[in-house]
Amino acid sequence: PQTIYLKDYTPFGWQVADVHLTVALSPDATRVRSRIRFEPNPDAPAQRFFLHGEDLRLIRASIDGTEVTPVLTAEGLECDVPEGGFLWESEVEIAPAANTALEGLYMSNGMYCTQCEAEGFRKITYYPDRPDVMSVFTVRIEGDEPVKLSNGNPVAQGEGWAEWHDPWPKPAYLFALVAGELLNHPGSFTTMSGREVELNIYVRPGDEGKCAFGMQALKDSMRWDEEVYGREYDLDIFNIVAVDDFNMGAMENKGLNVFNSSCVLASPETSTDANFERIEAIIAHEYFHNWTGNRITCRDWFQLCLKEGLTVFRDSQFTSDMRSAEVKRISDVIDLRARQFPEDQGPLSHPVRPESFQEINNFYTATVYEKGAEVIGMLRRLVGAEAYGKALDLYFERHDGQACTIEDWLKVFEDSTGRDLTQFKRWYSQSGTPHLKVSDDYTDGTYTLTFTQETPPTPGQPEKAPQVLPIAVGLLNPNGDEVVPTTMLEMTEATQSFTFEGLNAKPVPSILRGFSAPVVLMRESTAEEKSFLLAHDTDAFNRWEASRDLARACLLAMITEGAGPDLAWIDALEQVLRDTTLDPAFRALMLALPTQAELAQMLHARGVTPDPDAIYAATETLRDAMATRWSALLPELMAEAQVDAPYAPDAEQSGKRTLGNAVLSLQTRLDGGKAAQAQYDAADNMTMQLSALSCLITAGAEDAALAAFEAQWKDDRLVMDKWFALQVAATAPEKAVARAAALTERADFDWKNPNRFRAVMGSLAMNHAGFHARDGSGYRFLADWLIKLDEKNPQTTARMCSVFQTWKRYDADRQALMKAALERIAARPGLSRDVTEMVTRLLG
Ligand code: HT7
Ligand code: ZN
Repeated sequence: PQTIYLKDYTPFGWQVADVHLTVALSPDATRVRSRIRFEPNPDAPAQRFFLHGEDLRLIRASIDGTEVTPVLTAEGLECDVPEGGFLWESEVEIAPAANTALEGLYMSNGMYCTQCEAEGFRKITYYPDRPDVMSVFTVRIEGDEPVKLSNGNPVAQGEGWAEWHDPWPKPAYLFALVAGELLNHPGSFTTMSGREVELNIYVRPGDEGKCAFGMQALKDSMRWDEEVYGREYDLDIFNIVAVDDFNMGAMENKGLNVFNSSCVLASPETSTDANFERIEAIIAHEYFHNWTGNRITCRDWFQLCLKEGLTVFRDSQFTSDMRSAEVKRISDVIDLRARQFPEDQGPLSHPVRPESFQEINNFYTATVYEKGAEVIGMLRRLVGAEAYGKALDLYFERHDGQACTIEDWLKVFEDSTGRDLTQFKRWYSQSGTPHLKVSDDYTDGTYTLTFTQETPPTPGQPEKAPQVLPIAVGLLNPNGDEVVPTTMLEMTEATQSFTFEGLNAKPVPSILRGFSAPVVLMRESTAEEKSFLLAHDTDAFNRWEASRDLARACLLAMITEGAGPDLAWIDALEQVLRDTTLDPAFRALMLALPTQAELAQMLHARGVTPDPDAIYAATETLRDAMATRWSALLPELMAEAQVDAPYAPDAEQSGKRTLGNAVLSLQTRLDGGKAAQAQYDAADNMTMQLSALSCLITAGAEDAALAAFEAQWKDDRLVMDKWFALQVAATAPEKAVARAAALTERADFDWKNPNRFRAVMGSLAMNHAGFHARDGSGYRFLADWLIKLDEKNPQTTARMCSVFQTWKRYDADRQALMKAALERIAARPGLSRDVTEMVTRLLG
């Protein structure tokens, strides 16, 4: 496959004045007629006229009314064109029913829908399918489907047709079309300037009762973007459509967001609290793209973080405002360490702004999204909230309607703050996670912190330069009082010291408060100091981190030295858990242990080869010890976590349920599942039902509950996804592969549906010791399925290949087995470009 480089960027030779599309729908032979006015682009070098096009059957093409015969290639067409502007017309035929890749125009349960980001529009018609070509679209849809939707505002409709016009110039990746038998859940929103916007969530009949929460989340997002960023919605209508077959979470098409149904449909009976929170965040994320992504888009796909990093940052600000900021921050860091750190520290490591790719779909990664958001968080920390707000105002003012780069973004900050961001820009170009070492000294009232930063080499980048690190620090007196409140240190050198004067005793430092930079903090500190911070730190993140550090240290000692559980830590944690002034959600986070994958990562970082079975055994032993030690505490916490009001998915109730369910899983170790069975029988919402089922599976007492659950929910696809997933994720490691295999034998294992495929395969990869079964059965099983899925859906297959990204961490036998699995995939004839790139990088 061809490699595309950022350095080779060249503007397209023409501008597109406007686009008229007529789409005559038919499952096997949809006709797409296009009328496109091209004008020469004065800023582009001379070039041959080329339009992208894939899997299209060209019926006819003409220029200014005269038929032409373009040269067709696998990637598109080339053609001689007149010197000035001209009208291009074409007609192509496509087969949406045969499109299992879910890119371009495809069908899901009889409904037509599109997915064009990143490069799907070229599967609909011939077009310059690149984000820097922006144009105004008018779309006529012809078909018998009762609902026919596209971007922008509806302009006219008649028997068997509907016409839409989007006045805002947009790149083709934001094009969308949906048609089918759909029902709408309506709403409306009055914008800050008093305009009335019609809102709709369109769903398949039967799902109309699951839209109210999404509608409220949409309204909350619209209001929040007005209040916090001054951004108003800009069309008369905003439509959301729920689709069952979808490669990712959702898509921000202009005025017509398309959602994976799992990311928008919600009801207390069928969705967990975590589902509700995620749905709220994704609706916000897609809505926020209207300004950060749509009105200001990316010049090329290397700039993906321009819209994604910023929009993730914005959606996390939204969730912090809607719920608990501390809990959100801790959850985000857990997620970053679980998904982005392994990526940044393994063979798939790449900069937030990559410099080359073969298949852009492979770069919708945790690095681009989540590390991209961290970079923006650091920028905000460095310049301050007010200056950040002013810079964003300038960004919207200066770049509205443009396709931009990271250089444009940083220049806005430079111009509005007067700062030089040359060094800061390394966060976009340098891959890898910096390691931050700390030493300290206290002499005559002066306390000195000395930091050293070092980033290990990553693929293609053997040498690393120092980065700008905002390090938030607070100092506590030995009596627990805070003597220096949070102070932002700005580190720019490889080694740098910071002093604090006038202290009357050696303080205890609280470093990297709020996880102020995405680094690995390597500070050797004593258990006493961590326990002190656990008891006294005013920073919620570092209080949680202190406990987490103690848990990590305890588990590492158990794994590597055969030590027993650290009862001192368990007792210290009990004090926190008993503190009823603390948010139950925060206490639930304190209760959670590091994942087995995180422990494997830590062992590897210390030069110890992780043994998944030993990690699993240690985690189990520690959980048993926690349960036994807290046998009196657990019922008290359970009572405290009781919710006596009707179900609401808000932060307060969900925090209590999270705590209660964490406690239930410990209680199950004492009573063999008695309390869990009682909770299962009484549950009137999915959060309580599913967590009880999870406990029953861990206890090995699940058969009746699994059957009851299936009987109750067999007709609800999204709930059954949970049933599939939970069995594989929660089952004991020695049974995980067999269980996953048995599930794939079922008639309702619809493996072409990405949600169902991920429910089984993704959960197997999450079952750390199960996936890493010593005999290699987990690797073989997954490789077989990846090979099978690639023929139908390369995008979802390629994303799932990343479960092998840590393969070099494990022992020689496991490494050989994983390598063999990857090589078997790589050797498959006809392997997609997506998967070829992934396995090549993984093996590289
Ligand atoms: N901008 C979107 C990214 C995306 C996508 C979404 C659904 C299906 C395939 C996709 N490829 C890329 C989603 C987002 O970040 O908001
Ligand atoms: Zn996004």
